[in-house]
Amino acid sequence: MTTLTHCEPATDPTTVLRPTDSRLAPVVDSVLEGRRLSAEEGMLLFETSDLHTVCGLADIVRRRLHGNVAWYNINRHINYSNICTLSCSFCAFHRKRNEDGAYQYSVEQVREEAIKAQEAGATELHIVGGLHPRLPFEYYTDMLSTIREHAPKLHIKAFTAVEIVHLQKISRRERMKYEGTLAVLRDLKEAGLQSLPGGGAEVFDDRVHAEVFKSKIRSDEWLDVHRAAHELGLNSNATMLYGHVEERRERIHHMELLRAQQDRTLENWARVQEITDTGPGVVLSGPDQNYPHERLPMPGQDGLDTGYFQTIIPLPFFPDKSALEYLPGPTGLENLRTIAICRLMLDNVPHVKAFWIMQTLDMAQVMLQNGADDIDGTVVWYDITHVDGASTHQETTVTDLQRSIREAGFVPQERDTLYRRIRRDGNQWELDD
Ligand code: V47
Repeated sequence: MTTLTHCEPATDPTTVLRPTDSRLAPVVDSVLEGRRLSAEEGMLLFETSDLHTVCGLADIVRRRLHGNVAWYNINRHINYSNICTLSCSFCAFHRKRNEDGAYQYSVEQVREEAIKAQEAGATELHIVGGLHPRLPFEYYTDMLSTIREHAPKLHIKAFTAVEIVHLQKISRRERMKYEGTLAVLRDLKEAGLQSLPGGGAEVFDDRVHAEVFKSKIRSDEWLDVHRAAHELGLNSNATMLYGHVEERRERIHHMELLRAQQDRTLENWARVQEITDTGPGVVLSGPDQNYPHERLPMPGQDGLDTGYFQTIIPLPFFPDKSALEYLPGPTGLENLRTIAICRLMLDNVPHVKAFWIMQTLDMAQVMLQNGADDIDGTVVWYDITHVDGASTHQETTVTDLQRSIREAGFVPQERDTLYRRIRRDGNQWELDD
């Protein structure tokens, strides 16, 4: 096997851009100069047959933000229960209480998993589950404080926005709207919650919402939960579930809503960092000269007393065993194009993750060369989707993650949940600063 040691691109990537679609010329200029792309330009990136230029532009931006580094982490997913009051048609994970295959973990089982994860050297627990009709609010706070007590080194990234709204209901703060969301998040933070994962965003569009996830929260509620989390200093991620009944225009709209919220969150930080004003919005993906101080926000930095969206994670729809099984799901090239366009449109979100469990490790390698800078982690148990015939046990080794990143031409760098560098010796690790 050839080992790549030289990870810089062989040539200046801007010189290899030769758009075959002349309509892309103004988009190329905007990206090179660091100007924000409009929704119409985003649509053009979806419609053009010149995928090569779309991907080339995404690679330029990705290298401006992260150079030749590609991130991975050592984590464990815990799906504490698949019992859910909702029955979203895209979801093959949910079960009713008495249905075959329904399960829920006790707090003790979660504690055992957390201890095992910490002993194995993981840095993060990613915890999500269905909207359980019976579990009380204390189950969730106990779960967090138990993990905190028995596995204090693990970062707890837990509960999608939909679960937070459910917890708001069961803790009887439903009527308090935004204040109620803040109150629930405060309790969870006090019990040990450190960040929110990006799940449950699906596609921010009322038509799609009515068609495939009617009883779930709408986009404004999802965005409000993340706004509240950010206000309390918690970072979060955002997903986009695509390739089912939504149209490409609706994907662009999803990106625009995330981008607008992130602008408001980073406004003060960008002012303190004296980021050159290149038009409306806080653009992080321009040429180096636009950033006299910091290009990327990090928790606690000057001008930043809130959390923010760290990562966008486009999730390709898996039809198998869902009520939408008759749909074909997106193709490899559509997945590649979507990740590249996320990189280009979401110019104020630092990271783009190619979640290897859903994209496959082979495609995640390609995506690293076309806009993505992160492939998530070692994972171990993943119940929400299963790539063709894979069992629930879906683990990859650190060696395989690193090899995949190197083969793609990048330097593998382990991170914690907040994208701080990790220095590791076997199962022992510390922050490298
Ligand atoms: O919320 C459900 C999606 C999400 C299907 O924040 C499906 O670091 C495809 O959010 N086909 C869970 N997707 C996964 C998730 C995630 C994953 C990795 C990292 C992070 C992070 C977040 O999966 C759900 C839902 O949007 N989903 N069913 C399906 N059939």
